[in-house]
Amino acid sequence: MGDPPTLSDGPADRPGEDAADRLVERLAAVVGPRGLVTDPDRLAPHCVDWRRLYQGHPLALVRPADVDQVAAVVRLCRAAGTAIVPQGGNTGMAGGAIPDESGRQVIVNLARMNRIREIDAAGHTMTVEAGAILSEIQDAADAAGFLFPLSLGSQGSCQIGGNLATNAGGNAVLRYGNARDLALGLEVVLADGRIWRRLSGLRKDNTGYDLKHLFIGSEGTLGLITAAVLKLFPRWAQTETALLAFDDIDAVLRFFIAARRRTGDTLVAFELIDRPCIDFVLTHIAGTSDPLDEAYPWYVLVQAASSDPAAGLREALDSLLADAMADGTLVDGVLAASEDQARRLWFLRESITESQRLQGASVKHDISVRISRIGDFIAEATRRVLEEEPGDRVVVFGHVGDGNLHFNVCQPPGTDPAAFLARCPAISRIVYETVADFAGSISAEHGIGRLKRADLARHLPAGDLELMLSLKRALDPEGLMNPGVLFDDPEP
Ligand code: FAD
Ligand code: 2HG
Ligand code: ZN
Repeated sequence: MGDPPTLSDGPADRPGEDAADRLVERLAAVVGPRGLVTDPDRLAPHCVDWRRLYQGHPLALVRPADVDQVAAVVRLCRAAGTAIVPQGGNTGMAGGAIPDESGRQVIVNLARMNRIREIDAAGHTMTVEAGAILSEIQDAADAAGFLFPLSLGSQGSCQIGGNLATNAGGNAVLRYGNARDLALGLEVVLADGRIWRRLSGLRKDNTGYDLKHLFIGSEGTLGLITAAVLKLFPRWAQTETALLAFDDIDAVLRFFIAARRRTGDTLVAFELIDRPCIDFVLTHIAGTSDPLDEAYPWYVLVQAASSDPAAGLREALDSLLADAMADGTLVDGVLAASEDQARRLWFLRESITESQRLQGASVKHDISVRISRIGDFIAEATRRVLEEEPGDRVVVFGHVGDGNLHFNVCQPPGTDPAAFLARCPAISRIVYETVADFAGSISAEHGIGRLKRADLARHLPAGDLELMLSLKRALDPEGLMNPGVLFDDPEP
């Protein structure tokens, strides 16, 4: 199965024809009329990010149909000294897929490269092209009798290439790990147009540096991911979902310990939601209703699942919840009685981001700290943020089972969004300084993009930035792969 590793040359340059003004014409010759977009109306959705924080102006959008076309595009851009901005589903939260305003950068989007190349049943792997939409990959795995467990609110539009480039997390990291843990191999077009291919699907391979990990999480700054071998798992035979209410974070963590002990490896998701999140969703998202009769400060959405039809998950959860109620850890909750009810509970969780967008301006943080320190972190970061501006609204949710919180701050009701947005860097600074005091990470999920470059430089341990820049210079000496992402200074 799979292809042998290669480091092959892409199509040759044609010396003398590398002037920037001829680039579009030459790109069109490579990708054909379906593959090149310069029309402003068709370009528009590719020029602004999901959060509408960044607006760019590209020379063109290129949509190659196969890896050789990608390699040819990269070589043409390189010959013209033109920067490339890889773009997947454009659902990223850090502005990394948006070009600058120069009108000179080329967006490369792999939406046409969306094939499932192979499913290997014995190997429990699937080989996919990078432009495949995450939910389509999940569906293809399911149709073949397997589970591909990466699961995010944006799964209907994000691409697996974007998931790998950002090392996406989501709702099942607790059990299955993040995108990095789910990848066995990659195919990448390097900054000079060569194709690096490791799609053997081997589960064990200790032949030197594991190079795929350089590209996973590199946010398009080292190369274009064009295909991947992904791990598959046994499909679930039973799933249980519950929304539980708690008075404080200490109780949430006590319950987390008990839940892991008593449900073993079946615990898939453990998602924290504070009451303001529920209020925002109920206010802005049609078809939602309060899941419990009373309001509580904290909720946790728990999911347990097993491929064993006789696993007895319902009984295990019933007795876990009864004991937690009896000892006062848990104050209320609902264990979904049907698939439909479980779907509605997940819909509530997955609507938080959209409801916050509809609520007004907000500043997002996807931080992580040790799970045991989450309560102290929330208390201290909230105190520091509100000390600066008591009217701000702190909204906390996220993947507490991974120590990863979305510690978001929303504009005070009835105030000017622009004035709030002007304060965002100062708010983030307070949050990130608190993260540093708790020895945490300023970005556990969404990546650095253009948004957090200065924060990365401020918070990376001494020497890390220099090591990263050495890798960047080695793999992209001309600085043409997504300049302005990760690093403040894109020049080598
Ligand atoms: P894009 O946004 O297009 O690009 C993201 C970055 O990857 C950019 O730097 C881009 O240059 C680079 N890139 C894209 N494709 C390639 C490629 N083929 N090769 C090299 N570089 C590439 N994220 C989480 O981690 N967990 C969540 O739970 C989560 N939930 C979300 C919920 C909502 C409603 C939304 C809108 C977003 C959410 N996200 C989440 C953020 C986002 O969906 C993820 O970061 C996702 O992995 C981005 O994929 P994309 O295809 O949209 O990438
Ligand atoms: C989630 O967990 C996403 O839903 C988005 O990572 C987080 O909106 C956010 O801040
Ligand atoms: Zn998240």
